[in-house]
Amino acid sequence: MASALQNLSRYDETNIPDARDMRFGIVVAEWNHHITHALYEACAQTLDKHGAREIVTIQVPGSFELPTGATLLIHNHKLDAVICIGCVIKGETSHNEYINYAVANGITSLAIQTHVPVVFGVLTPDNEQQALDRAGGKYGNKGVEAAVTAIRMAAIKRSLSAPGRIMGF
Ligand code: RBF
Repeated sequence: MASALQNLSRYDETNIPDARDMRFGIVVAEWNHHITHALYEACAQTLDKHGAREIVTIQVPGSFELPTGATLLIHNHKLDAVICIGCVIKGETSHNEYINYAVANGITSLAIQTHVPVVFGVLTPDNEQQALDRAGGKYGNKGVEAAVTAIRMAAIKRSLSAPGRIMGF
């Protein structure tokens, strides 16, 4: 398993674009709030650390409402990227599959339609321990990775809209 090999939350801070002029939205699901709160804290701290100009946060009842929350944020604020944070724990029924697919599809469609990067910061664990391991536990904190992804996507969007600039490798 890739996540068993490395803590992906340890990233090269010097290799992240400057976020000083960027505005971010964060949508946090209240379900499994002890997990989503830990993800949110790490996400917001990472955005702050890289100088984010503004962070607008809203809470929604559950992960299923994340795409709607992100839509409302995008239509009411000028944002460079939005991060959706949730935790859908597998139960005895298949509710988790319906929620996860709906959220993934909703977020993808929203980003494509609005041209605003929307980041999938949703844990989809089999049990609570797997979630804790990824919310500040042995596999780091996926909130950090969601923030880094948002900054990088916002920077990519800006680099493409800046006249005369071509991204090189
Ligand atoms: N929302 C979550 O964010 N995480 C969950 O683990 C979760 N489990 C749910 C289990 C069931 C059986 C149901 C009906 C809902 C669950 N929800 C969960 C809430 C869901 O995302 C949404 O808020 C509600 O279905 C209302 O649209």
